[in-house]
This record gives sequence, structure tokens and C-alpha cells, in this order.
Amino acid sequence: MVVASPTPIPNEKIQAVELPVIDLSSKRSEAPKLIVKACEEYGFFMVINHGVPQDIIERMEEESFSFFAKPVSEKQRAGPANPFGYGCKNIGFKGDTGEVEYLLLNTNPLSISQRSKTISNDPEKFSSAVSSYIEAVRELACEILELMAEGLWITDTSVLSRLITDVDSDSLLRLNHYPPLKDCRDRDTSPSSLQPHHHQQQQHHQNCNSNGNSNKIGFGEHCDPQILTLLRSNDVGGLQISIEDGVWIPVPPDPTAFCVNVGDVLQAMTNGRFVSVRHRALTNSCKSRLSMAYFAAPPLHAWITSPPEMATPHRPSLYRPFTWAEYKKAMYSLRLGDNRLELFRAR
Ligand code: GA4
Repeated sequence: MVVASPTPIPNEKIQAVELPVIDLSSKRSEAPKLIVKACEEYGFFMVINHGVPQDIIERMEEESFSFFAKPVSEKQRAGPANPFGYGCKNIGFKGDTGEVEYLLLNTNPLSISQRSKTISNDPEKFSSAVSSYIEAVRELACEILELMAEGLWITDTSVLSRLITDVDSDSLLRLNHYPPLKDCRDRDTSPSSLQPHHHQQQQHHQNCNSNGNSNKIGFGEHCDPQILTLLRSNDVGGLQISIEDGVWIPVPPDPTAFCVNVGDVLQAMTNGRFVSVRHRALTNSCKSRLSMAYFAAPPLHAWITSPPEMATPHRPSLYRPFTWAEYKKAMYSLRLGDNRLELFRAR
């Protein structure tokens, strides 16, 4: 059988750059500086020794895999992703599509327990896995936001983290499943290619071409709208970031780490010092990629303005004050790849 080899996307360059790695277990005194540098230069960094318990990650990953392994009709019981629920190939409401299926969840505990009934045959187990995961990643996000504030010399070091610990925080959890190419799946000898990582390991690289990637777009290029995104994925690559137009930097998979990135709101709050960088996800030819993204967001009514240390007479505010509700309205009215923050520039 002939397996289709990937055709490169024209006019695109792939560049090998290593993302900054922040070790939260040691050299803590250096962390604020290193995080600030990473957010200014890349808008992205990896966090290791992050303190999120392994069993919490594993439980969440297993629940996600079992959900996506269900027949479509059962997955649809979770309701359409409008904005919370199950979605397949359609992203947002403006006609964007990708080779991905996903589950979008509100992080509000009541909403999690309600929705779990439509998602899992064991709603309590699902809801407990999700709640523990959310609590742990929220804590990590707060720690990172406080280190950032410290590194930026902001006096009120919880000015950023407070927005996401607020009971009304609009944070969300997105579970993404990027299925492998059909051609490869036909060659897959395991009973199901949709298995947690440890079941797939023996197959690692067996059926893959050199980079393991096809050129199929799983999730098209975009910037994240929120404050901060914490992404954890299984051992399958696909994430790429673009700091320069037309140049893509692949992020190698590391299931032991979190990939953290700056969202539009944080770019606005740092008055443009931190960058919300475009990224996308490609599907893998042979293996299922599973990613879990926590989007740390402010409450709907929160005003987004930069703290006094960020905007000075020498560096006037680049953006006008806006509420997160206003920003969300703009984001849902635009396409995935559109630049929404530009609409909020101060005149
Ligand atoms: C991108 C980041 C998150 O995945 C997301 C996405 C959201 C959605 O899937 O509903 C959006 C997209 C994301 C930004 C523009 C709009 C809204 C799809 C889309 C076309 C959940 C989010 O918050 O913004």
C-alpha cells in the first residue's frame, strides 16, 4: 500500500528554534526575569517541574481519550459547542474548519457537574477528574502570573492572578483530539489508534514519515484571546508558532511539561510588552494527538487596562480600556485568524 507523503505548504518556512524552558522547582529567583524575557521574545515558553500532580493529568487524559473514542452520536449528547459542548471540524461561528474534534467546557464547578451527565457514563468520575485538573492548572496559572508581575516590577503582584481566581472568571477548558490520517490508520495494527499514550508506545514511529506530520491543518492559525493559556499534550507533535510572518516554529511534544502562552488580554495589560503570538496545530500522520488547553480568562464585567507601571508618559497606553465581555463579542464576530486586538487600539 502506498502512503501519501506530506506536501509542503507553499511559501512557508519551518525554523528550528528552542522555546525557553522555565524550571519552577529550582532557581526560583531567576524565574520572574526568565518568564518576562520569554513573553517579550516568543509569547510562549515551556514550564517543567510545574507541580501539577501526575495522577491528575493522567485521569484527565484518560477521561478525554474515552470520550473521543465514543461513537459520534454519543459525543453529540454533550450538545453543540455553542459555546460549550462537542464540536467536530467546525470552529467558532464564522465558517472556520479544521481536522479536529473537541470538547469545550466552562470551568464553573456547577456547570461541570451538570454537563458531565451528558458527557460520561460515569459523570461523577468525569466531573471529579475535570474539577481537579482545573483547580491544579488554575493554581499553576496564578503562580506564573504572579512571577510575571514580579518580573515586570508591578507593585500589586496579584493584579493579574486575581482576575482568574475571581468566582466569576470566564476561564475555559478545551479538550482537542486531532485524529491521524486515514492512510496511516489503515496500517495501524492496534485494535484502536485512539488509546492513551502508553498503549501506543510500541507503535511509536513505526508507520511515520520523517517528521511525523502531514500538512493537514488541525486548528488554523490564531492568537488566544484570554490572559494566559496552559497547554498539555500527549507525546504527539503538531503545535507550531509563528513569530515572523510565513515562518513556523514547531514545538516538540513534551507530556511532562506545560506549554504556556500569552493571550491578547495579557498583551493589552502589559501595554504591548508581552506578545500574543499566532500559533496553529497540524495533524499527525500516524497518531492521535490529544491536547488539553486551559484558557485563563477574566470575569465578563472586568475592565482590561494596564497597571500604572505598564503605561507611562513615555510609553502611553496602546489600547483603550475595554471589558472582557466587549472583547468576547468582537472575537465571536470575527474569523479565527483575524487580529481582534487591533480593533481596541487607543486613538
Ligand atoms: C481560540 C482559542 C480558544 O480555543 C477558543 C476559541 C473559540 C472557539 O473555538 O469557540 C474561537 C477562537 C478561540 C477565537 C475566535 C472565535 C472564537 C473560535 C473563533 C473562530 C475557545 C477561544 O476562546 O477563542
